[in-house]
Amino acid sequence: PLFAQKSIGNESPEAKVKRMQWWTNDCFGMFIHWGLYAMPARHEWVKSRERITTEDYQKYFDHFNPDLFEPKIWAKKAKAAGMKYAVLTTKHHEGFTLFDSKLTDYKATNTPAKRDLVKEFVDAFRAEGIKVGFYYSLIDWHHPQYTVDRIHPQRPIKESDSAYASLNKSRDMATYRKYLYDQVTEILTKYGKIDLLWLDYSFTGKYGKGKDDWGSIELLKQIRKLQPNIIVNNRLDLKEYADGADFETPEQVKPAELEKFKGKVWETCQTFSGSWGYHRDENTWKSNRTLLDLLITSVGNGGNLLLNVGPTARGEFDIRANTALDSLGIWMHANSKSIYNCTYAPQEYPRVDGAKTTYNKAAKKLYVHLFEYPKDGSLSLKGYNKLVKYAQFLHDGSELQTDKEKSNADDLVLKLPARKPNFEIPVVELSLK
Ligand code: H79
Repeated sequence: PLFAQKSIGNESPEAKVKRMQWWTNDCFGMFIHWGLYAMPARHEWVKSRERITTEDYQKYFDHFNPDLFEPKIWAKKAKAAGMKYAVLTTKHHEGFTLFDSKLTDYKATNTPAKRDLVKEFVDAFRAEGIKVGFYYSLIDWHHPQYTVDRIHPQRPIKESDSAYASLNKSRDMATYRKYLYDQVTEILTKYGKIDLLWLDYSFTGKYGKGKDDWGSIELLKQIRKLQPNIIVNNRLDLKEYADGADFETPEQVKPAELEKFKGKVWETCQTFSGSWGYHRDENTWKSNRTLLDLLITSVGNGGNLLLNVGPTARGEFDIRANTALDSLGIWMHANSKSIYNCTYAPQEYPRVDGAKTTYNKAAKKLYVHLFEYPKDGSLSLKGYNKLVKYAQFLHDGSELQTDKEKSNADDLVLKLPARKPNFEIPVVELSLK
């Protein structure tokens, strides 16, 4: 073929589909961003944004004491919200590890927390039947050998080769590269089977970093060797390799822009309020409707949603996060059949005005999410008359009768109650012929 891509391993396409089956079916996961940055509580990038030195950042390490950390509670909340997998930041860009690494002193066990927070997370989420994933930052603003780049806290005020060169004279990226390799090895050997690895991230440009900095090929080989069934995201800068990633990761993309990922394998990660780490003062929380829209629109375009919670410095989900999760849970309790095992509908099923659809091929169901509830209770499904066997609300299984006067050979019109059911977005389940 003209565009033959290089490859790193030799997995067959069928084997890949099988390996990714659970993830493809589950559609909805919880991201958890937790680290020292929960303490300043003003964005997980605070160290870079405010150019904080490692010495000045030390106070967060010295005072990190999450006395309310109880991952069983996190796991129960994730499960109640309908999330089937969870991905925890084992280390974010700040370089602090939530796990008891042999390779650094900059770890949770050396803080007043004195606990391996990753181990407790794994045990608690496994116990709830939730799949377990690790986020691990390729970027590291604490490691003394990690070279200064354009997002490093100690980057030069005025970018120039000589300014970077003088800052990096005493830094050796090869040493960091080995640390990265060895630490990924640690997290993939010490905690049993790990279902997913979320590495973050490569960035282009003169003072960026990519596959040569990370040793991406060797790293990915090691990951696949240690955890043959693991699913790995796409941020190792291995685009030119057909098997350099398992899925794409559109970050904080608006629902309207998700359609362009249709046909790809992808997961969008999204925050409640903008930042990923706990942010005390952010006043930009998404509405429940927007969160539902992200979930439905992701699945309706063949993707997953990884929705983030940033626990507080004391180790709890804050009340705004809990309220949002509770609300998602109420909707999912009644409507999750339109999410799990679903994807976009084939072309023969036309768009429905004011609605977004998802499709379950094996069950032969089309789910119509009523973003706009028909005013007169008359739901017009143009082009559907020959396609549908039976119609009902999903949340209560109540029949939706055909309006025989308004329907015709092509179009199916359903009689809905004039009053919208008590869900932000009610779902009509169509059993297909
Ligand atoms: O871990 C989360 C983020 O911290 C990390 N990836 C997710 C999953 C990430 N966020 N943004 N980016 C990576 C890309 C960089 C965005 C930036 Fe900025 C814009 C860096 C500097 C300007 C956003 C705004 C972050 C700091 C200020």
